[in-house]
Amino acid sequence: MNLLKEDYPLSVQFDFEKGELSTYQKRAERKLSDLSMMFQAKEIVKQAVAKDDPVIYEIFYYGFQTSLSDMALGVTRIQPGTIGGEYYMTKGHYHEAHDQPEIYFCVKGNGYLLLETREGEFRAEKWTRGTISHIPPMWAHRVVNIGNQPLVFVASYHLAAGHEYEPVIKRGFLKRIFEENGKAVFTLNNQRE
Ligand code: PAN
Ligand code: ZN
Repeated sequence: MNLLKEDYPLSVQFDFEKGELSTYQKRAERKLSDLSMMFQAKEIVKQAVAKDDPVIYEIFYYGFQTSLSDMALGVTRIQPGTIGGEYYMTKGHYHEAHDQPEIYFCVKGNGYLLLETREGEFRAEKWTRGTISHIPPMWAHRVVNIGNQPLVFVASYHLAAGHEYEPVIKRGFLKRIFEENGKAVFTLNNQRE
């Protein structure tokens, strides 16, 4: 095999203190305004967006593309906090490609990984530092930070997976997580179509 420059091994460094990749190709921010449809308390969201539109999470990306393969790393750092009592979370998505799984590795913080199929199967995986979850193909996935510090996780997936957000924007997940007297409480999402 004739190796090209991109076919050689490559390592990147994760900074545990900061909870981010030291080397990344792209960084993205998701503010409350990017998630306005995701939270239950739409009126409170509107006010908070107008006031200071806080950053809910950031993503640091690194893509490994060789002449035969593609692999991506995404490090997500979700801030602690609630809006209308509902914990900060990622938007959540399905993969466009129906045969694409993913690995999530929680490296900092506490929370839940919510998973759901289009047929309505639902799972909530409890996360503490060190939990590694396999997300099978066809399961939508969202992470919720229920702690009082940032929740950081590393995602490993193929770029070919693609992201589909529309169904989650429309239907949300079966359950939401609210803070009640310092505890995480699950409630049924009553805004489903
Ligand atoms: C992750 C997510 C990342 C942000 O890299 O894209 O955590 O979450 P949302 O994409 O739901 O906003 C991943 O699952 N990639 O496939
Ligand atoms: Zn994904």
